[in-house]
Amino acid sequence: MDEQIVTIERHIVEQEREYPKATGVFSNLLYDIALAGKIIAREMTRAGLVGSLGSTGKINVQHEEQMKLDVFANQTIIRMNSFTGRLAAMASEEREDVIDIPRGYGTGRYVLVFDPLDGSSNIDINATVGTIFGVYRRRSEEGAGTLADCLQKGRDTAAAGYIIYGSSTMMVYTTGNGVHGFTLDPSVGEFLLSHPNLRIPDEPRYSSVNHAYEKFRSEGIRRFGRWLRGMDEADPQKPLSERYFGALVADFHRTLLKGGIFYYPADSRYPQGKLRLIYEANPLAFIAEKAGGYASNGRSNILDIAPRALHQRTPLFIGDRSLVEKAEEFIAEYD
Ligand code: P6P
Repeated sequence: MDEQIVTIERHIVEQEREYPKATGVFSNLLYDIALAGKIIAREMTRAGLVGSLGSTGKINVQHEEQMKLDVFANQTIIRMNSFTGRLAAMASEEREDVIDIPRGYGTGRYVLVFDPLDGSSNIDINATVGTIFGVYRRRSEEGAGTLADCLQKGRDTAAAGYIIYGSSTMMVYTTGNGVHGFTLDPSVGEFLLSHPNLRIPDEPRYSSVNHAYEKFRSEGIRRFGRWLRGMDEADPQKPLSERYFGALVADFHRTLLKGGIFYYPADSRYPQGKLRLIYEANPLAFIAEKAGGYASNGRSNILDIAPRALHQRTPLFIGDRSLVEKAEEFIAEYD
């Protein structure tokens, strides 16, 4: 094979060679996720032609409007992973409870947690959305996976990644040994290695936050926001340019590639933060750390939070370590 063409399958197998005890189950699980991403990408591309844009008219477990593609993405990931015998259970943003493996099918050693389509309010305007996933080794011994299997600390992640459906479709993942990006070549239906060993650039480039809610935020967070924009006379900074996609995956992907910080802090509307710990913050925090960055809830490392509930929310500051730590300093001093 041409040395320049590295498919995600080949990359996963080569990564696995570094773990002699690896059995291939883990690799196959990552293929399954990649295949689900290809199917979702295809549906996304033709959505406007086949009537799968728009809302289902229902409200999901998050009390948010459920888009048709939310349902499609959720069903696709569940179907691609229910019958393989690789998983003991799944957990999805779109489902209230742990998703069991159907009766009669074997259960495996891993659990998969995922947000099937993050930022889906962007779909109808043809803006970027994405799938976020995390993989853990089951803690329970055998049989059906448990809630406890899904409520593991981000620190114990086995693999984390996302698929971003933008001008191209990319899959970014880490098993803890570097962060690697693959771009889908639709002509052959393969994810090909395009961004090996991604690292968050040392020079921060963008900050990303929704300023509309500033008045609901604490003193420390407001001060951090002003500092970031070079408006703190006591400690003037070169202001960072601002970008905000309204889709966590897209804002994180830019932060990973270009440097800077994304944050969605707690405020009086969302005292625990808006974003979800298990299947949004933890996978991206694991990726950020493996790419030389850091993720915090404003006071401590996201990866060290002991989850209590499947859909629990968390404040999130993620990206350049020095900027995230600066946010922690402002919060510690003023809140
Ligand atoms: P707001 C999308 O609905 C989402 O969950 C994240 O993907 C995104 O970062 C955030 O909410 C945007 O929220 O309040 O700025 O519209």
